[in-house]
Amino acid sequence: MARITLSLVFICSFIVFMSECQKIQEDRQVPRKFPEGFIFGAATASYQVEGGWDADGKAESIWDYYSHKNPELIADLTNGDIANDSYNQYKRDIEMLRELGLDFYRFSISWPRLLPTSFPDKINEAGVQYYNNLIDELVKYNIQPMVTLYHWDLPQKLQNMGGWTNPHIIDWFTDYAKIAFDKFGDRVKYWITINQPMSVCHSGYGEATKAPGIKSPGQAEYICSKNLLLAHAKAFRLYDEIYRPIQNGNISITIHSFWDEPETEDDIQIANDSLQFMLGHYAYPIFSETGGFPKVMIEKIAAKSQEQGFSRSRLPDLTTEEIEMIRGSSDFLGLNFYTSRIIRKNNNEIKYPEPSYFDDVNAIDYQPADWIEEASEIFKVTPWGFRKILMWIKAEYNNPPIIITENGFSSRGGLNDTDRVDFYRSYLDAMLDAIDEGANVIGYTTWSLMDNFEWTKGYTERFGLYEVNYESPARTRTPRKSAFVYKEIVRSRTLDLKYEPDTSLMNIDKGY
Ligand SMILES: *[C@@H]1O[C@H](CO)[C@@H](O)[C@H](O)[C@H]1NC(C)=O
Ligand SMILES: *[C@@H]1O[C@H](CO)[C@@H](O)[C@H](O)[C@H]1NC(C)=O
Ligand SMILES: *[C@@H]1O[C@H](CO)[C@@H](O)[C@H](O)[C@H]1NC(C)=O
Ligand SMILES: CC(=O)N[C@H]1CO[C@H](CO)[C@@H](O)[C@@H]1O
Repeated sequence: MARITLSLVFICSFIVFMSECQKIQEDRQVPRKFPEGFIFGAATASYQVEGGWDADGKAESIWDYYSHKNPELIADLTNGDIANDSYNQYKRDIEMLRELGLDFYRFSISWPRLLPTSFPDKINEAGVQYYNNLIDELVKYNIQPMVTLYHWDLPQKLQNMGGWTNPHIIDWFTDYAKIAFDKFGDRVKYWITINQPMSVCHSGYGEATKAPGIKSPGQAEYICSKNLLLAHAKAFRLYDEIYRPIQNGNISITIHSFWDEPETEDDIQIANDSLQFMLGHYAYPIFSETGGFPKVMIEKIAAKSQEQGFSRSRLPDLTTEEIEMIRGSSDFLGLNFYTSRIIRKNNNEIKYPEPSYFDDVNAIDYQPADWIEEASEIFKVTPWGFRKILMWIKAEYNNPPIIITENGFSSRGGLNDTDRVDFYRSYLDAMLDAIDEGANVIGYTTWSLMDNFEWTKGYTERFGLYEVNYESPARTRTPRKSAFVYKEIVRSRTLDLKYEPDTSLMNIDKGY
């Protein structure tokens, strides 16, 4: 509770009018209702939970290849070979969703499990069966499947052909999406094409901090951005024209962003620019009225490229047709939000030796030492940034419907996760503030349903409402305190900061 009070003081320090601050503090005393029709879910991703990496005809993904070839790139030298074994344990996964009383489950399909050749010439029936079993079990219990088509496990075969830097991926991805719509679209009403494009392109093809580990800062990463936006848009158009009339679902993309808080009034412009390079990079082409990359990206990258002696901008052009295909290719905005940064101008404090995304943005970002820490180095607890980014999106993109497709807290494990409970309460509170101020948030998803393979951090960073015991062959899942708190929020459709779950029921001290 101490932390909540602290963060309240913090929120208030950001608010100019004292009366507004008093109102907020009064609001905290009474339970707050979520809007009518608001939906709650939890999320996972195929490579992070499924395991069965080579089971029943599945082909190799870039994460299989990356973690096998370079085990030292993963913090604890682990991989997703077995992970949570959800390939075998999906019924237990759905039991947890039922225990929590959730409206939907966001999971992803593994492209190389469905299409071992990467292409539709050979459909893996065991893969179809697995996802059918999972979807049928969800539908049986009235839990909506929300399916991400691409959560980073590209077939390695396609990577050998250039992956997201090869423009043919626009068709490859659309062909794969078509099979998924054909096979599962009768029961799936929420589709997400691609998860966190910035992680795919910037981390995968720029900084080389995620598979496929291509280091081409300021170059391959922008080629990836263009191809990815077009792949998303083409899959959206296919769904919109052919499948929506018969299947009646919604389809979108999930974009993640930090909130960029200007250090001083003089930094408002650079903080906005920084947000345009991160959120706007993928959101502006889809959600703005004009479409295309944000003006500030086009201008800054063109100017730098010219200075650097390139014959054209490192940010590829989009034709008028391409801009039009991407613009409006979404039914809602999927937002993953975790943390915030302070931004200020880079007055030649940092000099970049070569072209890069960071040089193009040309801002300095940091997180003050007194922000509450998590296990993940880059994540600090900043609920106030959640409200601010939602209000920024409302202003910038004419108030689109938003589903929070990920939000969560990383720890090192343990069932008595009071810090995670504080996190969820304060972020949901901030989200409700944004809704009160008119942001059109229609759903919320926790990351994650259970601990899972956290990419290059292996199993060292735990995000789960349920703790997974990786020592046990059955990968036993046990609810943490946060699971009980989230369950009550979902049951009552109310955020009550004073709610305490019955600890005897939880059996925390007995380790369940
Ligand atoms: C989702 O699709 C249904 C059916 O087409 C529609 O009624 C609903 O408004 C859609 N929701 C969003 C957020 O697009
Ligand atoms: C920053 O972006 C917001 C949202 O689009 C806008 O209202 C504001 O005017 C922008 N500020 C600057 C300095 O560009
Ligand atoms: C859980 O943690 C809180 C705060 O750290 C502590 O006050 C409480 O006693 C703990 N509960 C159990 C059952 O260990
Ligand atoms: C309980 C159970 O099904 N455990 C399985 C977990 O996954 C490994 C490998 O995928 C199997 O060997 C176990 O039997």
